[in-house]
Amino acid sequence: MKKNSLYLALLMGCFHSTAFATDVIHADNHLQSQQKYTNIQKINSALTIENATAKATIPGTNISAGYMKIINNSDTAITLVSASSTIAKHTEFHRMFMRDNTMAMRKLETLEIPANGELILASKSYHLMFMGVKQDLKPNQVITVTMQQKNGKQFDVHLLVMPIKKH
Ligand SMILES: [Cu+2]
Repeated sequence: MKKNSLYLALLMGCFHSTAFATDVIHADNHLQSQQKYTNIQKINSALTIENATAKATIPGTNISAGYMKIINNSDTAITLVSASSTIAKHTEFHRMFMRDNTMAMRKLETLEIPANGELILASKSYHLMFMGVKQDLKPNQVITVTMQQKNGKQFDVHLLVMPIKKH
């Protein structure tokens, strides 16, 4: 309950950000003082998303990444076949890996969340890649990503944009 209301407050802060500049500054300070961001999105009886965040865009660039923990509470593996968001031209599933002692990224066609298991999207691991970001992503902004499942169903996840320095 408490987490939900915090999230709602963040969401409202986003919607009103242009109208109430002082509220934004307050939310900014509040966020940066938090040790760890905690947010739980219950999608349905099978899926729960924890701590979904995105990186603020670095000025002059139009790419960003999204992170979260996807928990599968069901006895069946869940396969995600695509993701999309209105904030970017392309949203892809990526994975970082080591190649000749340097980190590289590879595009994945699907993400699989094992039955009664979880998949963590994090820096230097699996992540959502936003390419062709249309407008700068700013801290405290909330963006929506639609995930398409292999079974034809889809669901939305809300990602809180974090300051660049946090990553
Ligand atoms: Cu990537």
